[in-house]
Amino acid sequence: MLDFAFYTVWIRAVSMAKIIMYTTANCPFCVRAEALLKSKGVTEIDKVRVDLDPVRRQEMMDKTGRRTVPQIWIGETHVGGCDELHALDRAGRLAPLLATA
Ligand SMILES: N[C@@H](CCC(=O)N[C@@H](CS)C(=O)NCC(=O)O)C(=O)O
Repeated sequence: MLDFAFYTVWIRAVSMAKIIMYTTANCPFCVRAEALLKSKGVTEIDKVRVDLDPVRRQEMMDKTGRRTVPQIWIGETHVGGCDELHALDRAGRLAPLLATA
């Protein structure tokens, strides 16, 4: 039988939107963004290391028109960078976006 606490964590993890973060190795804004997401219960972030892969960096710039990291997608929504992620949270819109319908 599944332990209730484990089950609760599992349900929350599987019901969250997929998150993609374009990132680099030494990026304080990326660390800050990841910390916020984790504080909201996010357990999995698909990280794309643009410092290791110029093709993916170009892909990021083509998709966003931006060159800074992080660039964050929650599901199909391009949130933007770290500051925008925090602004979304302050507006009370991050948790609903993280939860899938
Ligand atoms: N306001 C942006 C700042 C992001 C930023 O400056 N990231 C740095 C790395 S920590 C960067 O990409 N610098 C490269 C550049 O400015 O071209 C955010 O909140 O994400």
